[in-house]
Amino acid sequence: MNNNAAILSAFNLDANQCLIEKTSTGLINQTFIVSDTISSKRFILQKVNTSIFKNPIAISANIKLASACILAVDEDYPVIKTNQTIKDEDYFIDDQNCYWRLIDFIENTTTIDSISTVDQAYQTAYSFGKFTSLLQNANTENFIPSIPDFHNLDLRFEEFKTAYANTDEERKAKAKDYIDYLLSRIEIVTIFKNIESEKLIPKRIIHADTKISNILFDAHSFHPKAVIDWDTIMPGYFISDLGDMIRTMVCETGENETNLDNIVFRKDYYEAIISGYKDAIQLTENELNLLSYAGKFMTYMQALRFLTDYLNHDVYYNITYPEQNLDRAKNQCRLLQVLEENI
Ligand code: GN1
Ligand code: MG
Repeated sequence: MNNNAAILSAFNLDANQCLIEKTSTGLINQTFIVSDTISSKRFILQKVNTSIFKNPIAISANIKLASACILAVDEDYPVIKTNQTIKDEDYFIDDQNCYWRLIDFIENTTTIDSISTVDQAYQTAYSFGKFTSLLQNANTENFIPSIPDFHNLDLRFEEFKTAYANTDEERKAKAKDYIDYLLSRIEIVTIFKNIESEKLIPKRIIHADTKISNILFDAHSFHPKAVIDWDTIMPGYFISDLGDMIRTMVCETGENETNLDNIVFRKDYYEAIISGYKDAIQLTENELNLLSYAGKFMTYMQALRFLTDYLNHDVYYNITYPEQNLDRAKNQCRLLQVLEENI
């Protein structure tokens, strides 16, 4: 991190008395832990990736709005506490036009990268369900989507078609089986379009990044303590949040697994996710009818997004080897098949 003294002093911290440590988590933003050695206070310092979050001001506005709405219902809820700069701004903008923000570190907590018990699945689903449920009286129109059309499957499908039309023959040939498979499951897009056009289910405030590492667990009791990473909170459908938990938790291995035989459905985890979510939030009848669609919807969309990025020559997701996005797409196509066989 360059110019760190300027960044820290913008938040009224003295670089000479702070330790800065980069964390490895997060593919999108760059994150550091700042420890003030005099006050012993710790913070999360983040450089927001403005090529993805084009409107960082929307993020901070949404976080403030959500915090106020949640605290009005539950004054003890651990909301995200962001620090203003000495100019009373949400971000420090450095001389390279990078946006930096400083968030209070929540002490005595730990994160889990991959889920290993059914109870964790239940607790995670309950926590994200509760988050949306606490926001149910919020006026969704006051929230600005930090990534417009983030989970708009119809648009993701159009982006995929554009990528296909513009890619080279080699990538097209390598991706062919997976393109064909996704085209054969186009019904998943049709169902989404119908949800939209018929307004079948309510727009709620969703979290939109419901992976287990976005829950802070108490370091001693291992009970969930806080939901973090509120960057993508936005109006959306419950199928996004529930679906992404199913996508990331029903199978023991994640989206980078290349041995497709390891993609196995864990029924007990699936059931725990559904019960945890349902116990936390009152769903409408139409929403209940879409419980089994949620996981397929998100897995289909993620397969499409990885394949699109592969066809686009890897401009969005970080990769560590040349065909990783194709491998991720294969993984998600297999997961989709497994979900369709089991749900
Ligand atoms: C990105 O980097 P991470 O894990 O927070 C992506 C999600 C995808 C996920 C797939 C802003 O999230 O939508 O589901 O990768 N976030 C953004 O691993 O695009
Ligand atoms: Mg995130």
